[in-house]
Amino acid sequence: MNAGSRLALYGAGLVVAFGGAFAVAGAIIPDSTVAAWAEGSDMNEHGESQPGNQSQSNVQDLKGLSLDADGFVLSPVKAPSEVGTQGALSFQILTAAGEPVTEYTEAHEKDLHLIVVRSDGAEFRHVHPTLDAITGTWSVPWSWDEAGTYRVYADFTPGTEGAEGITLTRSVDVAGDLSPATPEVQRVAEVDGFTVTLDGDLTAGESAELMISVERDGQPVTTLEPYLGAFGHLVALRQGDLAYLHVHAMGDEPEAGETAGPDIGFMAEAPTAGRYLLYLDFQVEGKVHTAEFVVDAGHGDGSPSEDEGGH
Ligand SMILES: [Cu+2]
Repeated sequence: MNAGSRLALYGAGLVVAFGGAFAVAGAIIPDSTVAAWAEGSDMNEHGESQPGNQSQSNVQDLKGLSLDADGFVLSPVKAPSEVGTQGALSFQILTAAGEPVTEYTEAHEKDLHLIVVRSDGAEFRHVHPTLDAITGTWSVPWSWDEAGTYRVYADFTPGTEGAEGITLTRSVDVAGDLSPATPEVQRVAEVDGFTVTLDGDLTAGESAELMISVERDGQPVTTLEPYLGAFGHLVALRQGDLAYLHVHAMGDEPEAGETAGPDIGFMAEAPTAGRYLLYLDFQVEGKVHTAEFVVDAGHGDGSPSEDEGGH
């Protein structure tokens, strides 16, 4: 594996992990989540399920596998049905009684974060739709560049007390010629003239340090700007079922005007061995860029990854 992957990290800050931190969420997620997970998996290409990787115990701790959680439900998602059609993507968050939710609590500078990604991990987008406070409808202008089955994740905290950091998901089918990708391990991403390198290894069931560094023209970029309350915004998805993790950079929340770089540190805990798709949003000169990585999480006992689920 990667020598020098145990990196010293500066600061100690917000850490979100698949397993550990979500144990808290697990306590408030009803048993229906497990049933809903089965529902959710029907919507996916579940032919590549990962035997032995998905025990019932960790299913309850994982986010982004269910259309309902903690008494909230994601409505069906409206969006253009085919590639190239200009339109809107819209949905509501509903209470168990079917009432649209119109009050939210801001988290990471937004009331709701929307992640959309094709089932093979391609075509990732992270956007912030607008809420119609009367109808509770969230919408954002939308068109699809590629056909396929997409997962839509709404990540939000309702205005009511007691519920926090909920992630609900649905699938949307987009007609057209499909050319699915097979993600291969990738630790260096080239995006918009930046070279972004991921160091560190994920380990099943253990908190792992990830360090991402940003260069441009061979020079370290030290002008990373705060974006959504951090110097980097990392989403991780487990290949196959696309279990979801929204990770934020380590360290204190940046002050206005503060810049950082070239390194951004994260802590992440993979629930199982296997392949993970990572998406880093970072901002330089007022523009947000997304670097994509694919890494294999090894087993917690120190043996190297055996590529479980990595097909
Ligand atoms: Cu967001």
